[in-house]
Amino acid sequence: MIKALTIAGFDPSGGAGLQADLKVFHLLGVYGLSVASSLTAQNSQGVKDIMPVDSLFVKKQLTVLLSDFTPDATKTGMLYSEENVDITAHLMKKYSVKNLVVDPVMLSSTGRSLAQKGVPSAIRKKLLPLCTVVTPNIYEASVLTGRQVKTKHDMEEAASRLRDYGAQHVIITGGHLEKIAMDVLCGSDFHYLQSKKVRGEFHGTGCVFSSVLTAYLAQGYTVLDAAKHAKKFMNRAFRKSFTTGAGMHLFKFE
Ligand code: PXL
Repeated sequence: MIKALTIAGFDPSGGAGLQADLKVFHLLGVYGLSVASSLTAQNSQGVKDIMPVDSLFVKKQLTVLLSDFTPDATKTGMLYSEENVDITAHLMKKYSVKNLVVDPVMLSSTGRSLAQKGVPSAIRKKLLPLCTVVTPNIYEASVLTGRQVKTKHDMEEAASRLRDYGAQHVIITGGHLEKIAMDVLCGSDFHYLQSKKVRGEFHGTGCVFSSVLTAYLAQGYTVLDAAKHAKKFMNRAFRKSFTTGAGMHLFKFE
């Protein structure tokens, strides 16, 4: 059985975090494992409150799980505290996890901070050197590199910089660019994945993109092929979203 692990936040609305990741894994035929690094109180209108899971308990969840299961790929999402980044990185190394995807979650679609102070630099120093792919959007790439990322050229520069920090591959997602949604993938070469820009507020876009990527890596696809599948999955997901009427669009995962 192919297995993928997500270490992320608990989202009661089911659109992002652990819930979204598990639904994607299941849909793509991969057995989903999950470790909660934070809890949120939220609905489609936004995140109302956050409780970090104590890092000792994140450690317990991971050590108990990884002493029994060997995931074919692992992703990290909303780790929320610096301590949770540190312990996650330590255990990723200790258990030599393969195909590590780091989604450096920082802000919700409604603008709420999803990372305490110290998290971006801990991700840069501790997780990037261990990861197969890091998947920042242009805002997260700006925070991680300390430079504004607005253009294709900025994306290329930021991607190279994140590779210098140790990430094997970098995918900067371009959904927040002005005109077209162009993702820049940087491994040993640059690749550009384009699609039409979709207007509107969608909940969990980054989580879904990175969990599709994780599921395909778990199944042995290359990063480039997994990224192409993730882009295609997102295009379909945008078309098949729904709302409760009041808030953001949610994906139906089909
Ligand atoms: O999409 C970012 C994100 C990640 N993880 C959790 C979230 C959100 C956004 O709200 O709630 C748990």
